[in-house]
Formats: sequence, C-alpha cells, structure tokens
Amino acid sequence: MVAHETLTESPFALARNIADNMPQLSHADLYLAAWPSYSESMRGALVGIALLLCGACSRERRFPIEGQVLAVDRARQEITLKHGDIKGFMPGMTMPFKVTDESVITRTKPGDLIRATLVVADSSGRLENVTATGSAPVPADASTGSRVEMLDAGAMAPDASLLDQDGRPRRFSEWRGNTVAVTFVYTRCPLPDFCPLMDRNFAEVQRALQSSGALADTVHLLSVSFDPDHDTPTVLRAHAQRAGSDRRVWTWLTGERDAIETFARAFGVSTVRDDKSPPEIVHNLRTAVVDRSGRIASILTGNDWTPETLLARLREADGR
Ligand SMILES: [Cu+2]
Repeated sequence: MVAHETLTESPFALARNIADNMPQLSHADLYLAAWPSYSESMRGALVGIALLLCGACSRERRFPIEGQVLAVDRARQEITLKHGDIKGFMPGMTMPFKVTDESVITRTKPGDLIRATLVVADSSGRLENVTATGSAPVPADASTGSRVEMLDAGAMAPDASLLDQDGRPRRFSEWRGNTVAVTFVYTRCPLPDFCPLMDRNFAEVQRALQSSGALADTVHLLSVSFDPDHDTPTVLRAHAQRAGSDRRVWTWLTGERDAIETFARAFGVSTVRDDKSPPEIVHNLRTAVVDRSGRIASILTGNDWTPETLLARLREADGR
C-alpha cells in the first residue's frame, strides 16, 4: 500500500501536520483535516475491509502519550489533545484522537491532563487506557480560530509559476482547456489519513480516468507540494513513482514557497510552519476541481470524500 511505503520511508521522524499553531485553523477545519469522518454505512464497510485485511496482520503500534485535552467531541468520539513528543513517532502537536471507550468520552473535560496509550493501526490512531492525571486552565487561544478563506465556485482560479517533477517550469494556466483536480500535499506527511490518503484517492481516480478513454485526454490531476524545501522535483519524481502516477494524467508540482502558498491559499489551504528545522507544517486539506476555462467548479474539503465523489465532480465540470 502506498501509505505504508510512505510511512516506512519517512519513519515517523516528523508528523508535521497539526502542530501547536492550532489557532490558525478553525476547529471544524481541524476535524475535517484529521481522522476520517465517513458516513455510518461507509464506516461499517471500512471496518469490514479493515478486519479482512488485518486477518493476518499485527501492525498495531503502541506509544505512551501525555497531554492536555482541549476539546471533546462526543458525536465523533474524539478528543483533541495537545500532546508532547511521542518518541519515535511524532513531535508534540495538537490534534483530535479517536477514543472508543464511551466512559472516557463522558468523563473527560477540556483542561484535563491525561496519560494514555496511542494505538496506531494501518490507517487510524486511537487512544486507550486513558487516565486523568490532573487539570489545568485551557490556554485562551487554544480553540479560537479564524475561518480559512477560500474562493467560491465560479471564481477564476489564480495562476502560479511552479516546477513539475522533471524540474520544468510550469504555469497552472497551462492546463486551461483541461478539467483539473488539484490537491495540496507534502511527501513527508506521516499520517495515513492525510496526504497519503489524497495520494491513494488520486491513484484511484487516475485508474478510472485511464480506463475511461476520452476522460483521460481532457482531465488532469495535479498534486502540489507545500513543502518545497524538501519536495524538490527529484523527491517528487520518486514519490510520484511510488504513488503509481502516470504523467499523462497526473502531474506533481513544487516551486517557490511564496508562490505555492499564495496559490494554495486561494483554495482555502492553510499551512503554518514553525522555524524548527525541518519545520513542522500544520495544514488542512483541500481538493479543487477547476473547469476548462480555469474557473473553480468545486472544492472538496478535508479527507472524507471518496474517489467516486471526485470523479463525479470532474465529469460534471468536464461536461461528460
Ligand atoms: Cu499531510
């Protein structure tokens, strides 16, 4: 599985997704960007698949984790935890975690300090053995975020000068005349439900396009990295290969950080990095469909859309 390759390749040295700079993202955004929130039926189907796949696997990894609860979402059975470094897995950051034990959800309150075991399976993470160790005031800025702005459907997508995985200068406007899906990722992203999921979804859409004949000529997929310092064309080329991307259908782009950030922001992508080296990147997920005239047809937020959804949006925008 692609996610697995990605994970073993960048061995959890950095979970740069949702770091401490949470105020930059709205709460809803954070949830959208985080663990999957499939519909109930989909969830059932996934559990079924996971059980089948895991008949023979014991890929669960367990890590001690400590931190402060910033929010509890009963409906989603999630608690948002500001946690410290998890040795060998990820640096300290704030993110939501699934908690399957109902009684923990019921008794946990924002401000609680907890100790728990983070259990990471193939495509999700959850907390077990949650024990409260105390409580402290929740930092005032912890959950107040400004909404992320993005262009509305019908607006012209901005242009940008970028570089493709062969190091060739490319402008986004070169794809006018094509219906385009553009998503924003980075290759070091260690969380299977974030960027690696976008890669898997694109791979699946690519397969559908390849087998649909006409669509493959008019629809193009673009993955833009917002980590250009690391994601050079060479790095992207290798990553594209692992993702199984066919350059006829799917192009990877990097470039100057400012150019990428301005471009990405128009689609509602929010990235925040600190000045550590390498930087921690807090980000949300946005996948936009841009029609042949360069107008935004729609923007899919978060990670809870399926390849079928994207394909349907592409077909619609492409007029087929
Ligand atoms: Cu990511």
